[in-house]
Amino acid sequence: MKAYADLEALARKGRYLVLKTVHHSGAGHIGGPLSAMEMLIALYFNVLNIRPEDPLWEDRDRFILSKGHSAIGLYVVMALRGYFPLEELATFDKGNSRLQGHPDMTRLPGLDASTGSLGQGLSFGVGIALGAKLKGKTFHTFVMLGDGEIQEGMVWEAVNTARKYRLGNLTALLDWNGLQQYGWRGQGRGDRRDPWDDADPRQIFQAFGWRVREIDGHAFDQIIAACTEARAAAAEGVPTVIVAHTIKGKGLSFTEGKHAWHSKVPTREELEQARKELGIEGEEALA
Ligand SMILES: Cc1ncc(C[n+]2csc(CCOP(=O)(O)OP(=O)(O)O)c2C)c(N)n1
Repeated sequence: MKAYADLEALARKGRYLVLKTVHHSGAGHIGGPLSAMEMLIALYFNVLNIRPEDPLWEDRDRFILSKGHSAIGLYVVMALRGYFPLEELATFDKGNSRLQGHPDMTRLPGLDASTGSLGQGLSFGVGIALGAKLKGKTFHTFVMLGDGEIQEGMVWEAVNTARKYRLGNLTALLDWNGLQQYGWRGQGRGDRRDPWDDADPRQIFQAFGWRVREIDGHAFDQIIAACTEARAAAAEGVPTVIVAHTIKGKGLSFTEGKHAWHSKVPTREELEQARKELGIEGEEALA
């Protein structure tokens, strides 16, 4: 368990490592990983019951990054947590790397699902949580979704199934930054509006019988409290969704709230600016 000041320092370092890795690999996503950074740090350092030295430990909590395009954020946090050396981040998105552009569980032990095609992670999580229940296992399954992602119909089939099987051991974290690949939620592309543009996901989750909890997705205390409560209520058989209000590209003046940074590669100058804004010095700084 880390103190809040340590978690904040880890989040700053994590953000810098995301930019540095994407700069060096020449590809990757920035906005989504920065949006989810506090949630990933909180999960891996203060919430999940895991053993980085034994990544396939059967009774570990499971975490599924359903919005798999944020993979670099997950790898950075896993490296900081000790799953593999930080130097391995330099292989990100290369042909033979364990760190593919989207998570590949067949390559990196510790990844609980291969993701990237949006919409599938919650169904995967339902399968794991149902399996745990049938086997009498007490570990908890957490799934992170994006607000754009939940426009995929398969997500709602999973929401329905989770309630049907009373999977209180399943918690979804919804990274609600409102910014998708091409712009704001509800803005759409062109002149066609979609019913999703006006829908309130909180009401839909509620209608399916889920417990809905709203938090500031950048506040460590709120993230940890919401996850802890969800786990403690598992026996009630009600799945929980934590709707986390976040800012896409959070943490840097030039990326916050800018959809252009969904998947943009930072220049050397931008990386240097990030280093200054985040207060990074020493060996993590640009070589
Ligand atoms: C099925 C599918 N359709 C489209 C994409 C391309 N895509 C990758 S990320 C993204 C936007 C996701 O937005 P959101 O879920 O809000 O994630 P975040 O804003 O947190 O990055 C899209 C459309 C995909 N990966 N999978």
